[in-house]
Amino acid sequence: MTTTPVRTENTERTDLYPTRGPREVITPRQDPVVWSAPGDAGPVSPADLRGLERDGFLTVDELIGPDEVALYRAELDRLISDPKLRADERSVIEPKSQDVRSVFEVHRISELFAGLVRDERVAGRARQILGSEVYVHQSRINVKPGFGASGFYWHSDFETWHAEDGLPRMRTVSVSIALTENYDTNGGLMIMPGSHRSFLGCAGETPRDNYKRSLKMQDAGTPSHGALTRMADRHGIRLFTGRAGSATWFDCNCMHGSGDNITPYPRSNVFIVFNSVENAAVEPFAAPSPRPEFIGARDFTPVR
Ligand code: 6CS
Ligand code: FE
Repeated sequence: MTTTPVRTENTERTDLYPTRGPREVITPRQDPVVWSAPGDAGPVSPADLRGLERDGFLTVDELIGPDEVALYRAELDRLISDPKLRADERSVIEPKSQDVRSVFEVHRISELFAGLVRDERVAGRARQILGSEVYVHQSRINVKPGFGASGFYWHSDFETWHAEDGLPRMRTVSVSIALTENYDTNGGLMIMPGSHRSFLGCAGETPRDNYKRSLKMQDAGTPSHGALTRMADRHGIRLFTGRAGSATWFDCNCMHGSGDNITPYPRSNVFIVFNSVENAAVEPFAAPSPRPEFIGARDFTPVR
């Protein structure tokens, strides 16, 4: 097991997943994907758990019903048209169109989204996958309006959450719940199946206050073309489509991205990141300082 001692003040700690050094370095995954025992009860079937371990993702055709979708869509529309919130740093604005692109910390801003996070269909799955109590590391609504909303380039979320938010291990799972139809044309989520089993440590140090740029266009933590080509050749690329109300659960270390959306049809979703309370954030592993709490939570109170 290759580990890199990280010196902070006068203590030394082990960094299982070195990244943002002088060059790219690949480290085999040293954590399970599914942390619960096979027999542990929960909303996720054993077959789905095996799929998640193998591929790094699992899909649910209808996590929430049509009337719930309508409720959350209305809440999303309310949030993105609130001028106070638009001016808040938790809102990310599309560079070109000046539309709202994302609003962070929706589980704190909106009682409705807080309820969705607590819902057994959501938090129950996260607890079962992570084999422990869980807390929300990050939540956001992504509006991805039509007519030109930009996508997200290839990346591993864990690479950022490890480097900049200080999550020590891969015991974190995300769920993207579609609030509009995800066609194969309007900038859907793409994942390289199985890519979660290797950690790609990226080259290049983290600039100070990196989040001010990275939430619009990521730079630090971006894999090289060579690495992406080798991963795509080895794993392929899967595009996720689905009706509003469908959901994709994916491991924190999947290599994923999404394209621009130039169609007239928005691709809106609510994105919730659950972290195990056994994997609470510590000091960043490769950044001068931690990101603000609305992006990487420091309140580890379990979801109940
Ligand atoms: O940096 C982050 O935490 C966010 N950025 C992306 C592109 N995906 C994960 C997360 O929402
Ligand atoms: Fe991401």
